[in-house]
Amino acid sequence: MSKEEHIPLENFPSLTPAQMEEKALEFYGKIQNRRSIRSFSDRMVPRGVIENCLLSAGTAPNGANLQPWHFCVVQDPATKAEIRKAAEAEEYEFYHGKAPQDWLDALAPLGTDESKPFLEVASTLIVVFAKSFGVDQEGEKVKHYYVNESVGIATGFLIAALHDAGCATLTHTPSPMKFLNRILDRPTNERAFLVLVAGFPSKDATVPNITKKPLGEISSWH
Ligand code: IYR
Repeated sequence: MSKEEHIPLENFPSLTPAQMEEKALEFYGKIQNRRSIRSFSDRMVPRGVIENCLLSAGTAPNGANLQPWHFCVVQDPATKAEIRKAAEAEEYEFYHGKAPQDWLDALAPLGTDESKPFLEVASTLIVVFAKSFGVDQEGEKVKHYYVNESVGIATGFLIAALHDAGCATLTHTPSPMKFLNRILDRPTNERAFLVLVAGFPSKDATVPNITKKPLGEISSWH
């Protein structure tokens, strides 16, 4: 394969240390307000908002720039209902026998259970698929690298972009997620990574009273 052409770096911001610190604090001020919610209204997220946020997700650093992801945007009520039904069947198994007690104990403060009405009520589900490998024009397999890391970073970008655009999100991970390939007609080289519920909180939405670990606990300097 030929070496990629290199071009001059453009648009790298030039900020003073003080400006940088202020910007960093400003971003923290915004992102700390993001909360996972489980009670959504049916208010629609406009297509343009989703598309612009997906453009941000697509800029994520990733293994060998092979961009091993695909995002299915689901707004069709019948498809959302189908996803809810299949997810709730699996969640029922999870909460009634499959999940070990320590996992259920860890989840208790969040108040989650097998009921997932948000999968139908929220206007938009973005199902993030990870492409375990690619397929080239001749139908040959193309190896992908650091797929989980790449897709995780892209999903983080997507969540941050949606939050910045004024959209509430919830990451949802029914397990196993094979049913999403069937419902969304995705090929076997793709596996669902997570379901991102995107929308707006219902009027009566509440959030668990939880806190984040302090800086001294999540970081150290060497
Ligand atoms: N997938 C289940 C269980 C669940 C697991 C974790 I880890 C969470 O942080 C939240 C939920 C569910 O969605 O209820």
